[in-house]
Amino acid sequence: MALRPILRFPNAHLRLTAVPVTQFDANLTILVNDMYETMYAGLGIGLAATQIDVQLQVITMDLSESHDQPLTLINASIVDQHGSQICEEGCLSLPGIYADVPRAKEIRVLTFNEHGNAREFDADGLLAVCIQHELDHLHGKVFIDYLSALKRDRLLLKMTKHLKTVL
Ligand code: K1U
Ligand code: ZN
Repeated sequence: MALRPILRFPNAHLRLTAVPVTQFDANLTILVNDMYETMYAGLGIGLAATQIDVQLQVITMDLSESHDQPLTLINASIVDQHGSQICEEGCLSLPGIYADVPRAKEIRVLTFNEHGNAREFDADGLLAVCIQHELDHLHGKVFIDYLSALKRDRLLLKMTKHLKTVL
């Protein structure tokens, strides 16, 4: 396994659209393993391949504190959704800033696993929020796109200050 560098906003590659996975092979397994290592090392609960500059529809997630409930989504899509919720989100590509973002409350997800087997499942709460956040990354979108220009600019200034203190 290898740690991969995470692209930081406003890197233009964060705006690229990921394409579906067609080869469920050893290279995909290496990518998924590297994504878990990178996500856990960054203390994230999710990671989209776009964030490590790979334009494939691959998402890793683990909402457990013990890091023992990995969830890999390949070529995932939302096939049904209900309601709305507002949740505070963060992003490994925008360190040190958080904002409330409106999302669907309940979603039904169609996805493939690493072996190419399809399955559908329902998600709500933080899991639903995280899946929508990661799917946005695969479509070149980041959570601050949902904010007003004023709020976005304030947060980006805060991110710049945060990075000066940690780098
Ligand atoms: O996509 C990413 O950059 C990962 C992101 C996922 C996410 C977190 C919170 C709401 C929506 C999506 C993160 O994991 S950032 C780290 C973080 O803010 C967090 C970590 C653990 C629990 C809750 C938030
Ligand atoms: Zn993110």
